[in-house]
Amino acid sequence: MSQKRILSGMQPTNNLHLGNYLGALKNWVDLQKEGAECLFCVVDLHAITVPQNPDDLRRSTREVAAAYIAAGIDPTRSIIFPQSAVPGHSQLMWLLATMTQMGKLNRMTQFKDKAGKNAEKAGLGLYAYPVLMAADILLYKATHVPVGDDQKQHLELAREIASTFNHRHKSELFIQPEPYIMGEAARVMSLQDGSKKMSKSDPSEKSRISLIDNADTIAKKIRKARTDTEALPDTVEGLESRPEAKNLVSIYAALQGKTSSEVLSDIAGKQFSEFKPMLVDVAVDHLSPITTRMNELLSDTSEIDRILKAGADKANEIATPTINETMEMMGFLGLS
Ligand code: AQP
Repeated sequence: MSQKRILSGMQPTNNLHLGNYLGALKNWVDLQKEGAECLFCVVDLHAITVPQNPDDLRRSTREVAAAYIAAGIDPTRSIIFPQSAVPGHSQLMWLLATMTQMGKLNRMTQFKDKAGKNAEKAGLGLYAYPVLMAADILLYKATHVPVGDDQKQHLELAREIASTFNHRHKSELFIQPEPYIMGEAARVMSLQDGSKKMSKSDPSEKSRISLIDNADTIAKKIRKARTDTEALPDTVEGLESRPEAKNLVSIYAALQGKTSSEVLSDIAGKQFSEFKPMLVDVAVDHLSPITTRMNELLSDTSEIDRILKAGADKANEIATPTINETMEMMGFLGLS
């Protein structure tokens, strides 16, 4: 397989936010433009590793799909689908779980972070999340997986599981997925606390700009964003001990496809009272067309469902032979 095949996904745990957009979605659009074969799933099976309200899960699944499309993922060029519509994800997960050592899962930092002090009460699904992620990737023999820092450890595990299977069955069925490192890392932090990443599950709405926020809401959230009292510096080094200022400057830069150091030459010396309205303008200009398109798409859920079903059919066509081969190698009769 000489062409790149990319697999990535987002959890329908709430509305997508600016962090999901700048850190992942915007890069996916670039990958699609480069001509890679792309599969973008809405990872609903991952979402249920923490309890979900069924109606919210249904709504968020469509919203995330609408956000993909509104941001520029073209369903005629890329495959967009809900993970649960391809049974191969859960099937392969079980098969791979039988060859994943608990010791390796015990080292996964995301489980420790998410389970916190209540690890004894956390569900098996949360613990096994990285095995499902390995199944997502290996099912499609994805060559490249765009990953942020938080997912690098999981991708490494997927590579190890692929090796274990291949070694055990003397095969080359699974290929080693490579991390796809995107340009300057866009890690967007909370608008209320520059040391925490912007997150869908943050209880404070003010901490994030959601892709469904209208211009007024965006302006209000940026106006209320935490800052310090200093003017903006003229070098990136000058932002080092100022996490909130650093975050707002890097959002301003990323929205314009520039680096922080490029934009600092224009905004150095400005107070936040002057800079925040500039940031509002850039954010609203960039995000409004996406929000408008999302709302149009969401006004006709049957069209989104049609796109997701068509995507799932294509994904199933790729997944089914992998499942069949895996099961045959493992010794199943394969009568289904
Ligand atoms: N703040 C962020 N900055 C940059 N990138 C981010 N991503 C998430 N938050 C930021 C990237 O978005 C993609 C999808 O993430 P996900 O849906 O799997 O969930 P997540 O990474 O756990 O994001 P959240 O918003 O914090 O969700 P919850 O609150 O549900 O856990 C990934 O590529 C991620 O790197």
